Amino acid sequence: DCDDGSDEDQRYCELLPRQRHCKPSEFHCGGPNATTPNPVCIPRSFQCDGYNDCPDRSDEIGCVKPAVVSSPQRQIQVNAGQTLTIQCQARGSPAPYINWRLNWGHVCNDGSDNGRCTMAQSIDPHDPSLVTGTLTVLNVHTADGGAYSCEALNNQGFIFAVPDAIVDIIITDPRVSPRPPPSPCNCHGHSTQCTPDGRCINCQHNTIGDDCGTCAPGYQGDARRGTVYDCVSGRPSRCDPSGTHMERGGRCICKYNVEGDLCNQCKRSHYYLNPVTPNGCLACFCSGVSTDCTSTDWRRQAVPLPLNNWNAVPKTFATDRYEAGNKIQQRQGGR
Ligand SMILES: [Ca+2]
Repeated sequence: DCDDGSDEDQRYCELLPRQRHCKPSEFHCGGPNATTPNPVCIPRSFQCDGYNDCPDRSDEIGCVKPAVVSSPQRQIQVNAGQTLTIQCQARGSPAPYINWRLNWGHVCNDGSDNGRCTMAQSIDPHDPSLVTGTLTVLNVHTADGGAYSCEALNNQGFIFAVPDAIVDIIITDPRVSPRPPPSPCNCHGHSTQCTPDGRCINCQHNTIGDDCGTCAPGYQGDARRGTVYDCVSGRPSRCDPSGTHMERGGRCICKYNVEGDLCNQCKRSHYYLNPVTPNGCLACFCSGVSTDCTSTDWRRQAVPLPLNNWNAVPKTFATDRYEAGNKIQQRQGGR
């Protein structure tokens, strides 16, 4: 193309990058062991999505929903203040994402843990379908105890490991989690204030009475159980049924990937609120380049281009034709 022919000079052509391996965020058409001098790589999210993207269609072959290879340890005891680590292994194609829940609620990313929690994924270097998920919780306290569920999911389906890991937090130092002093008032946990003769005042949690032992008008339940959810509203629920796990004391308890007072919004990095998905919303699959996405009704479709008397040729510095994308060059006259 250059007048002096320099674009074909071997001294410069040797400097052009050659790609021999796909990136971790990409799927290698034909499989990782395929031996071609220039592998075809596609974004990992295109694997098993129902469209043929590889020239040999290998991206739509061998798609398998996740299966649990090894469940988390059944019983775990951790001293308060120490680090909790739980592992779970699953296999699938595409490689599954491993997610954790505590008592069917949030473990991490709820904004309250100050970065104490991390969920790590590692793909086996010799088996790209085998993933180990590791949950780490630093400086555990009593609220971290409970049933931890391991969930493996990919675009073919999801599965929960059985059984859950039951985590006991052991209090060895009373300074770590001091017990609250006993209240001198008998108010069934709905007030800590009472008159000198023992009558409760300022009853909370929709309760009334000298011992806060009765539900207030308009509320139902047994106020003597001593929980904040003893008396619930008789009104119809305002919670979004698609995103609500349960309702307690008028509060909407959201499914794992849902947030909002009415459980009507997907959490960040999730999309498609619907009643069928157990977690309420699906996690974004963005090939590692982003964690954010929103629901869309866009569909891929083939668009014919009227390239009469033109050829489309990838720029030579793009390492493959997918990276070249819309940066293709046009040369007139079919050259
Ligand atoms: Ca595909």
